[in-house]
Amino acid sequence: MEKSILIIGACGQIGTELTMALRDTYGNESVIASDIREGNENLMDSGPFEILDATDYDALEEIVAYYEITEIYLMAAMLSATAEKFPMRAWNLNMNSLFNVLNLAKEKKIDKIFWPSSIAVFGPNTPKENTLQSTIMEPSTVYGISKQSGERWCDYYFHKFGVDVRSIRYPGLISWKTMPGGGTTDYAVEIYHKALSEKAYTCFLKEDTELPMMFMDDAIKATLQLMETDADNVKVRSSYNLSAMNFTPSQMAESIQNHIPDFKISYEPDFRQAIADSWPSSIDDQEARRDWGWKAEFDLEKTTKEMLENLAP
Ligand code: AKB
Repeated sequence: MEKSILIIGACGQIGTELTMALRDTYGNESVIASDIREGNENLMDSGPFEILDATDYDALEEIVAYYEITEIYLMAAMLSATAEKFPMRAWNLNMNSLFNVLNLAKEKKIDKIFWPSSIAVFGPNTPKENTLQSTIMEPSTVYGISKQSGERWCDYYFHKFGVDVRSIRYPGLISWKTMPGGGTTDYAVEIYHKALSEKAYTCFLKEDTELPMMFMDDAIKATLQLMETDADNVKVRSSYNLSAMNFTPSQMAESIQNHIPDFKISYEPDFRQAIADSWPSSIDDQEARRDWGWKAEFDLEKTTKEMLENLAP
């Protein structure tokens, strides 16, 4: 049977690039983009687009029936910083949207699901360096609690109902095509925009806050790779650890200064510092490498070059 893919949250930071990559791979008409509001023109013009509230089961079911959807990528979520401001809205969006797609698969209305988790599933008691796939997980943020609960539900639906759900714990993602929104790792994108426009950036995290990060091309590659691999290879049905690079804001500033020598960074940590402090500084991803051949391509230098070249006026 032909694939027919629905992306929910297609206009967000990951959704935009994922939609374009899936359209390149499977054809424009086989990839239906959806979001609660309109987004990027390229994305809306290159194939089918639907307005969809991910928490509305009936509307989702109707789109799935109409396009004979076989796979869903559920990218809609409220991220860590915004979720701290609107805890109940975050919980409702992050959990209800997941239950909607899990239940569609349980009822055999779709075959396969991709759902993103995050390094936010870890918490202040988790060992920070080379954090293992299975370790202490006591998230202290609303977003982290929703992602950790989501992981348990994915694992449960796989074991109890045979739902083919696959997931990655994304680190902070860096891209030039779409801005991130409401995350703690957003500084790692904002900094490039400000470096080019003002040659200065005030960072909301402290200079030595080390966090796991990844360039978007690597994140998209990993997502497609995990979704393409045989179901038997997917040994982790909660969510896979994934790693590419780790750095601090001051290391990032140095890598920008190699290209823009008079770039200046200053630091004014806000409430996001506590969120970042609760997360690991590096991740062990041996399961992803072993099970489906994951390997990152972008380090900080390569990312900086790519970002500055593509964002330059
Ligand atoms: C965030 O900062 O909230 C996200 C994430 C790490 O999941 N980028």
